[in-house]
Amino acid sequence: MKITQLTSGVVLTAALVAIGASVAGAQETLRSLAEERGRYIGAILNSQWFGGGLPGQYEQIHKSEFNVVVAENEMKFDATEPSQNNFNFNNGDKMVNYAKQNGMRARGHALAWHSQVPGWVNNIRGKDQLLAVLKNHIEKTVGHFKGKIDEWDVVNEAVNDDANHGWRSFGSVWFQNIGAEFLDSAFVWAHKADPDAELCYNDYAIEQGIGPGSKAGFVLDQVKRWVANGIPITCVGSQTHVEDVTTAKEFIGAPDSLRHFAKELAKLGIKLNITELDVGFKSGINVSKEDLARQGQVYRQFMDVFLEEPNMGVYLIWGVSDKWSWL
Ligand code: 9MR
Repeated sequence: MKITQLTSGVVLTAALVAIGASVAGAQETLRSLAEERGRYIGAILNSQWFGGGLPGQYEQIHKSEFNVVVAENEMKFDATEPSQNNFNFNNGDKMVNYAKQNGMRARGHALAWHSQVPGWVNNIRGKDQLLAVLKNHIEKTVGHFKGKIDEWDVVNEAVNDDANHGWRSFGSVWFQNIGAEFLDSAFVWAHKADPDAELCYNDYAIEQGIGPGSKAGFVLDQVKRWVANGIPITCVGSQTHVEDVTTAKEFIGAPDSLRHFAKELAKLGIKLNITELDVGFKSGINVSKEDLARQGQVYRQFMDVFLEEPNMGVYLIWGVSDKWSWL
């Protein structure tokens, strides 16, 4: 399979291509299989691509296998507004042009996030001041890409990792200065700047289920509140980073939990996206054939949920190849 020629190492995408192997034909790609079903399958454009640092084969594979795209780092706050009110959309423009030329859906990642925030933001104090900074950032960024970005991660990773989940109150310049109001406001501003864009809340560990004290349960409660209050949210993103597939605890039951979560969101008229899927191994271990089969199975199980639940939007993996993966 040509995709495995990209690196001599293990290729994440190979596991996904195997999903379609039983019906493999000469021109069949993940993209063609998705399009036959009216679905979106994607991968990030890895950061190295933006500087032109990847072989031509990378782009060739990316555009033949995928029909939805997101930038790994290039549309985050520190990249788009490196100093106050000075915006740099060069890389974002490069991505949306690539999406347009290749008939792809484009995701924007991410507007309000506690991480990858430039130093100048962290130096600002005061609720009104920070609200104004966030409002300006969202208006200018979403406004610039109006009609070109189909779907935004409006708020990313705003929930605590503690056993009793609540909003991330520590380490978030937004929450610490503004309070939970920043979330509702972010959706309202984004919707005003591009009323046609889909707007998501995106987080990790969502696939671990909505049991008592869970992150997904907390997110579900917030989505219910947002919907009841007319906050313009249309989707939730489950990042779905399974960092070590050999650690059973992390993923056993996760596809079923995600399916359950999708059904709960469907009752609210909200979509569920798999936005950053990767299924990895602890670094340094010798990966056996059995490990790879297990990895493929996990990709497959999430794919089944994606194909079978009618309110699933995109299935997006966080890297085309292990060679350029944050893991
Ligand atoms: O893949 C991204 C990596 O290159 C960056 O160093 C890192 C910095 O926070 O962000 C990675 O992407 C993250 C994404 O934006 C949000 N969810 C978790 C992803 C993996 O860490």
